[in-house]
Amino acid sequence: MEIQENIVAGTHVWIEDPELVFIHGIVLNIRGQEAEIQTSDGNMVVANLSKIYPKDVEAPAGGADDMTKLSYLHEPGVLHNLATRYEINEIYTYTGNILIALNPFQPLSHLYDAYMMERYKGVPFGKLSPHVFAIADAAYREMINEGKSNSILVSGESGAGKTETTKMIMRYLAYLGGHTAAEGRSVEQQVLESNPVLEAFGNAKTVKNNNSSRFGKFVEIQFDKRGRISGAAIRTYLLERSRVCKISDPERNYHCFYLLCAAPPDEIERYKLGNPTSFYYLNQSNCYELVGVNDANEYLATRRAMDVIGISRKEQDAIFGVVAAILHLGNIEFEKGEEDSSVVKDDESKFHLQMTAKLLMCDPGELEDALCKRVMITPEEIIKKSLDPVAATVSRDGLAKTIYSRLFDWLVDKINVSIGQDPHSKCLIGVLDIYGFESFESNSFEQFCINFTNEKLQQHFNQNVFKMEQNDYRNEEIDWSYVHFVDNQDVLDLIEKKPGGIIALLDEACMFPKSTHENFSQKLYQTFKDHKRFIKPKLTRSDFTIVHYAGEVRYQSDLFLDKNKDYVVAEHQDLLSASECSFVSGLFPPISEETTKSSKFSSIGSRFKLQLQQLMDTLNSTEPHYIRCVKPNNELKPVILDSNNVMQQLRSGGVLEAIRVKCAGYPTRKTFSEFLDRFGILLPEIRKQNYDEKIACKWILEKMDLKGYQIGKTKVFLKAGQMAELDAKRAKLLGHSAEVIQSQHRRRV
Ligand code: AOV
Ligand code: MG
Repeated sequence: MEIQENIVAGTHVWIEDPELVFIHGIVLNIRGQEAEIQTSDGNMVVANLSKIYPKDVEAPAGGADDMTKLSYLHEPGVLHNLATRYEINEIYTYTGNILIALNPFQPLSHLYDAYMMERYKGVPFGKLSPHVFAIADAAYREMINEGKSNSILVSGESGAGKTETTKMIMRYLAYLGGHTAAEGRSVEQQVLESNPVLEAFGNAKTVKNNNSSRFGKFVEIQFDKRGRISGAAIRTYLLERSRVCKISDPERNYHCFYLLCAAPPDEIERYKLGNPTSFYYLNQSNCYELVGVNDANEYLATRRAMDVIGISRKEQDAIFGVVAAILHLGNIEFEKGEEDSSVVKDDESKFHLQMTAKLLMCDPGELEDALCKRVMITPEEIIKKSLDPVAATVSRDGLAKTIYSRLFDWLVDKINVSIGQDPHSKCLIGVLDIYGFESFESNSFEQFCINFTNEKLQQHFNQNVFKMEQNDYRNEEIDWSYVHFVDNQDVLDLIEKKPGGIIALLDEACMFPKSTHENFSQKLYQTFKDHKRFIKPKLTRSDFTIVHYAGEVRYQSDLFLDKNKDYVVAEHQDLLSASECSFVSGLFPPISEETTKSSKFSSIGSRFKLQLQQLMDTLNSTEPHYIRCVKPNNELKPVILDSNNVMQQLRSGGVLEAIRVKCAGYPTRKTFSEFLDRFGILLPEIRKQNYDEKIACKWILEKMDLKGYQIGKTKVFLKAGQMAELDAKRAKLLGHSAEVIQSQHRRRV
């Protein structure tokens, strides 16, 4: 790197350090490629010139609000800038138009109050300190001015702050596009209140995050011609089902179970609930409470949010009845009956069986049969085969998972119906909040799908920020030094290529009744022997490792086959579709003979892949805005910034490359005719004659005395801020000041 050439004795530098990542020092002298340095902790070190980076001693004390303003664009500079700002609670920093958001892990309410929303409204991007409101405002203005749909993509690892950020965006958009009280419409309230409801049923405490989203979410907010919210659609992705029956210490099950156990006494009595410690689905972990969360209050808040959304009290009772039923269901234990059969174990289990049946409004005897027996249809006869206690327990857990996921889907549908869609809306803003990249000690099919999603998003980011930017510059033949970035197409091929990718091989394995996870893994080992992104770990017969963009993750394949198969046991389906509770039977609409035959095997992985592809198609038709959330430490505590951790996130998320691209780049580009349409007025003489468009653009830019812009083959490329400068001059000529246009725009909004 050429900046190293400027390092001489006396230069302030950053040196790589195993603990701090980078440490500050002063060069004492240089011999060949080696520099002798005194570090700020008083040590003397000798380092190779390639490992040291000049430090900007004139950098502003409070850091730079946009990385592209840094004098030296290297890793230590970027890291130091973020750390400096984090120290003074400046959690937001721009990288051109990408927002980097550091999780403060403490409430910063002044950042998000009504005054702040008012401040950011209609103010050109970049004029005020970096903020999530500024991104939302830019998306909104772009939508209004250009008549184009926009999207805001929030990414980052688990616990980085995506969901909180998304909620702020939605609040701000509701503020911009809201209706007056007199209009009596509450679409925006409904949109906002969908969050607590979805979180109660779809979020849980994990080791990474006390309020971890266990589903992906894309909220599409629709606007009418006047820029007011006229509808919304919420799409969700793959809820983690296994959590309903299986949790490990110190995690929790879905919040709703604990909320319900903290309900007012009459409801506890009605549902025969009690301490969460008495339920198997909750007591597999020793964690019951969340610091700073009062489950009793949350229960009431969830009910109130359901009121706003339009879920009737009767429906709410039915919903919580189903939640209670699942808790009782989990407490039904089995023991060996005659031969290979199983029976409900003891009086306590019988009580829970009765309660489950009562709450689901089905016959207890039929419930017991559905759990302990399977009907086999042979050409000759129909036989009832008994399940042993282990199989009956699997059957019980399967039923719990199915009911819960149907309940979740019902909630999403209900929210969508209540809020309503605006079929005439041409403009939308989509906000994406997907579960963050995950790597635990043990990783299963859920992590595989979650990380696959993150790979997809990463590719979208790469394509937009790097590929498109670079292609555009190259096509236009303007000055441009190529920036390298890590392309992840190869990981995506490994996962989703058809035929031959992991999902395709998994589906194949699922279709053969004799497959085991071991021969599935063997197949993977053979197929991907030489794949750069695939590793067979030593001493394993079934684990496999994928080298993801954000790091290596080792997956345990034992449950992959089971978890990929989407089916509802026919006995469970029959039992619940016959429920006397219309809510419960509604969750299990009768299925036609045709579908039962054709859907012998339905692959969750393939369906998920398709959903993701549709999501990408939607995103590709919008103007994207990116927010990269960063998790400053793994302790989830304020103030602490763990440099190693943060650096890893910046590297893997492509933030550094994006900075280089943006910095060298030209954020505004207009075709010659677009440019002339807008700014031709600045040079009236050219309108009178037939000049070449390119030459005309050049003249205008020269006359306006701008520097650093580029003129390509078909487009004008402007540096950040130059568009605003030209707009101001144009407005002046038109007899308005920029402020007038601004305020007109606001009124229109
Ligand atoms: P995630 O959505 O990125 O993780 P969250 O948005 O749930 O992460 O954030 C985790 C926690 O960090 C929250 O519960 C808050 O306590 C805190 N937090 C995040 N952002 C802010 C903020 N702007 N101000 C104050 N506190 C904040 V996951 O869903 O696990 O991938 O699946
Ligand atoms: Mg989340």
